[in-house]
Amino acid sequence: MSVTPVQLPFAWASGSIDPTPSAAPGAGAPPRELVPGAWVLPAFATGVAPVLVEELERVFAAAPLRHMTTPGGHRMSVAMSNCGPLGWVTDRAGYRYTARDPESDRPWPVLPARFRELATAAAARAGYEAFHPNACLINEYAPGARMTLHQDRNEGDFTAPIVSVSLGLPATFLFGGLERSDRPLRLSLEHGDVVVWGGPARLRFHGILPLRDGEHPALGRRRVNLTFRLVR
Ligand SMILES: O=C(O)CCC(=O)C(=O)O
Ligand SMILES: [Mn+2]
Repeated sequence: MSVTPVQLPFAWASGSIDPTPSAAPGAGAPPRELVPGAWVLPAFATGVAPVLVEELERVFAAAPLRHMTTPGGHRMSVAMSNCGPLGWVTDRAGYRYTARDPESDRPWPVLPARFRELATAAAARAGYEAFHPNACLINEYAPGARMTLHQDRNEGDFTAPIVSVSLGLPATFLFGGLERSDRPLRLSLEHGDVVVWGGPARLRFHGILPLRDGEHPALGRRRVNLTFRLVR
């Protein structure tokens, strides 16, 4: 797959955010193909991160972070919320997407335009044109929180890629194969890094090792990850 630069048909800066060129996505080292169909875009979201953090505060005010329960009855170490038409949830009844926040019975907060634009631009940079997600899962990792190896497979169809944006403390991302037992690659993801996987890589197992403690200048003692998906 070749990587071609994308034209960005939108403005990144508005409101209280300084309209500097660095606020546009796409800065950083060139994209790196991890395995066929999976790309790391180093620092792709660094410039727009202050806007993302501002928007996140609004989302958390409407749909607070919470620790969900797995179908097996375990409390997840990662705290979660969602924005967009559909939100991923888990409880004793299973994993699924819902249009309403089960805690409030209100629709999930709208997907901020900046989130949508970032996801579409990152997917295009990795060769996936016209990605228009309708779900954004927000994961908050405190020190020690982790996500065990899993596949993203509750979306109904797997033709669209996954776009995953890292903010805050660095984390070790595990990127495995199509079998749980395949030995995963390990890579460090830093504030502003974006990973995109689709096509032959769409169902690869992946996860996050327990977060190491630290202090991030913008986000404090935590890592926040945005996972954009198209659910059908
Ligand atoms: O936090 C991450 O980088 C990965 C999150 C993830 O895989 C998920 O939410 O399904
Ligand atoms: Mn996942």
